[in-house]
Amino acid sequence: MTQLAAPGEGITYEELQLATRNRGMPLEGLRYDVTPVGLHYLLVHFDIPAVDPDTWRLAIDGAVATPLHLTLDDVRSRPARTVPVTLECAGNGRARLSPRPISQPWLLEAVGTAEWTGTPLRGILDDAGLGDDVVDVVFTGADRGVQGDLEQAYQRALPPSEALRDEVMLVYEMNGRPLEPQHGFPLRLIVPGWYGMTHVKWLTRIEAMTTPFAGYQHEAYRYIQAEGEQGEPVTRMKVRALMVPPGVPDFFTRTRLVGPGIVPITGRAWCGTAPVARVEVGVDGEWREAVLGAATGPWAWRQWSFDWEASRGDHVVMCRATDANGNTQPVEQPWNLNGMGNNLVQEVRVQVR
Ligand SMILES: Nc1nc2c(c(=O)[nH]1)N[C@H]1C(S)=C(S)[C@@H](COP(=O)(O)O)O[C@H]1N2
Ligand SMILES: [Mo]
Repeated sequence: MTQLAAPGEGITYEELQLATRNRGMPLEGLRYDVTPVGLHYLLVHFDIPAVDPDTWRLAIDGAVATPLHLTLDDVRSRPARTVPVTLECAGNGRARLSPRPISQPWLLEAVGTAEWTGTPLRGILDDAGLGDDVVDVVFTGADRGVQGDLEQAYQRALPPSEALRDEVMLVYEMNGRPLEPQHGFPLRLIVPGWYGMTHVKWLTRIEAMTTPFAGYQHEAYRYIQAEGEQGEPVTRMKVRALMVPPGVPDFFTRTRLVGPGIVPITGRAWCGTAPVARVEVGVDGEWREAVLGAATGPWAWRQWSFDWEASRGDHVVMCRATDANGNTQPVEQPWNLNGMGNNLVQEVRVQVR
């Protein structure tokens, strides 16, 4: 049900409407280890639901030995941990595809790293007692709307093998403060390493199912070339590096202006399947090794830097990361119908003068 823009068709009013609701992280935000909440990217499919924390309950039911109904205090009194996690929307980069899938028109900025505080999901699932025949654990948010002609609550599922991983959490704080309404208050799921759609906000229910879940938001995230194809599900974040655009911008074109000489370039790189092993910077097509810095955490981005000896003239600066399995980023734009998992290298135009 994905619509494609006609060749050469500009951003539509509907795309602009989504873009003004769902903001990206301005790339200068890459300078912070932990993204300030107000700079973290945001994606809300429907409306931000109003949740009263006093009457809110989390139901854990379905194929479990003991169904649970937890209050927010119940969740908060469980063992807590705080972990920095990088989130990236699976649709990041979609607006550059040709033809363009009509949806939230991200360029590069749908990423952020926050310190999430909460409790391991596994403890709660163990208390409920997942049945041996459970194949999917379904997470439901309090938000509702229509997508693909279907009225729905926002729902995503994980197989028990993923839901029971040690790092998966139910979180109630972001950067040391209660979740803000737009980021899932009062409770959201965090699945480190996975693309954004998995981290269900405004959680109300966790249901253990003995048949595979086929909800809309679950099926929509697949790598397909045409409607009706089965394809592979979108799961973990592919390797990617982004840089803070150097120098100062031209207001309208965002072309960068710098003086000649050494221009320090810094950025972050992340990957949901393996550690980041390498970052390179390409200037006018010539690639050089960047220096890797520390990762903000085992599930968060890693800093990198590069000193560019800039000579007068117009240049194109790019960056590309490679993970420990040898996967790297494409320099030519790949295409898929929903514009998912796009990790094309970033390209910044710079005028040295
Ligand atoms: N309930 C609910 N959870 C949701 C969404 C949503 O629309 N509703 N959007 C998902 C998507 S597509 C992304 S990319 C992330 C964005 O999280 P953030 O807005 O906190 O950055 O939330 C995910 N969780
Ligand atoms: Mo997303």
